[in-house]
Amino acid sequence: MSAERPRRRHADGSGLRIAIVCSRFNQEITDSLLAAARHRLVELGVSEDDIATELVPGAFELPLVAQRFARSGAFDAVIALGAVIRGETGHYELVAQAAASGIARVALDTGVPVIFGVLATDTIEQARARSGGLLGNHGEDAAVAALEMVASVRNLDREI
Ligand code: INI
Repeated sequence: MSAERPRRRHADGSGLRIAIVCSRFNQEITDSLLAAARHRLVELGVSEDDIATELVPGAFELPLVAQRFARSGAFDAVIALGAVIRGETGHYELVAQAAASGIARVALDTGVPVIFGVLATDTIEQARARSGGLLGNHGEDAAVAALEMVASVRNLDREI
């Protein structure tokens, strides 16, 4: 492990295989997250052919498909994308919580980086701002995080 503390690890996607699971609920938002994630992965060197994408009905369903992707051994990282918006439901908290803890569990159970690219906002406007609006695109951030985590895990496996 290096004593230096670089601000950001170099994200290089060449040769990596990445799976994306994306929910359709709040599709206006999740379509933008998905497009941005795919675009950024390709910009960072991942081949289009090495990106697998699966859609699920809602954020609650993300962990199961993420688990299948992670367990397959065919992918270096999994990205889970979704949008949970408080205004639209009373069970917002349950859906957001289940998605977050399920996704974290898949990463810890499998050792494969699984990225939490799920927006949890109070309003649709806040979600729009974070999916290609004034506050950037969380899908793009998720793509960068996936490549950084692959590099980190590989580095640690070599050094520890
Ligand atoms: N799923 C979401 O992805 N976002 C939401 O905001 C949401 N709301 O508001 O209810 C939501 N619900 C559906 C849920 O994820 C499951 O698909 C459904 O309960 C079936 O299991």
